[in-house]
Amino acid sequence: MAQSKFEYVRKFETEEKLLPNCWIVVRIDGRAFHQFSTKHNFKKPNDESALALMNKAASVVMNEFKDIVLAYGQSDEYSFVLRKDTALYNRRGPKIMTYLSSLFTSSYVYHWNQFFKETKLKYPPAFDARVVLYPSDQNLRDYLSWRQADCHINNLYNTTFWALVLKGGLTNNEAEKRLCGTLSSDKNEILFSEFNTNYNNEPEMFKKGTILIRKRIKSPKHGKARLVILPLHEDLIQDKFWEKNSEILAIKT
Ligand code: DGT
Ligand code: MG
Ligand code: MG
Ligand code: MG
Ligand code: MG
Repeated sequence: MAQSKFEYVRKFETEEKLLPNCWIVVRIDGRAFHQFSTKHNFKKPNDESALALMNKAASVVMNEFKDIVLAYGQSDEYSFVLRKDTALYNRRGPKIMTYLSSLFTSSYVYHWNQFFKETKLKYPPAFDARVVLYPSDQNLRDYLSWRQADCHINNLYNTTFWALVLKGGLTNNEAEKRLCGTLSSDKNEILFSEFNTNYNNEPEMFKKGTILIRKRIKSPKHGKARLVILPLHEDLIQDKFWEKNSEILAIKT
């Protein structure tokens, strides 16, 4: 077939293929969710419906893209881990990244009403995305540990901050000053002695975030084994998690 004289512009397009044999991580993060959470009256420091909606949107993505072996979410972010030998879209980075973030975003909007019965969605949210390659299993584990440690640090800070403001009557500024330079142990102590709160007893989803993995589960009805997406709120920093779920890092052939 004859080509138009415009065809040559195709040559300007570059293929951005991701290095083979590396774990592919796509992390999406809500745009200006500081504002979005305020406008939609998210509970402070943690809104269970908002987190459940994030988990729902991530499950939709995982259901659609079977090469995702694990997803980890906290706050307004989600990380998706694709098997290191995936051939999805010929490992074209931008293709993978944009599909994951746009499907996540449309699912977030699509399922909004299911999680927020009273609060109408006031404007369309957006999520950015980045793709990062990790060559070794240890690098991947350290990446996920980094995100979970971040979840813990932020949650301890936010839990103490909002206790000081909402229960202690401090202004935001006063609470910020009070917490400036404090260690984890100091925050635990403030919660315990001033607000009768043992941080250890806070909900696991708030402290650990959410890990989504695929597990074969026997259906009680039919006795048949089925692959389901299982949400976990566990410590993934310790070896124990990876020993218990050794199939995640194993290459399937
Ligand atoms: P960005 O990502 O640079 O566009 O800006 P932000 O504002 O999204 O900042 P980021 O992603 O560092 O922080 C997430 C914000 O979302 C943070 O201000 C707290 C808010 N947020 C996330 N989850 C909750 C929640 O469950 N409850 C409340 N009240 N706020 C939340
Ligand atoms: Mg954000
Ligand atoms: Mg940010
Ligand atoms: Mg964030
Ligand atoms: Mg097309």
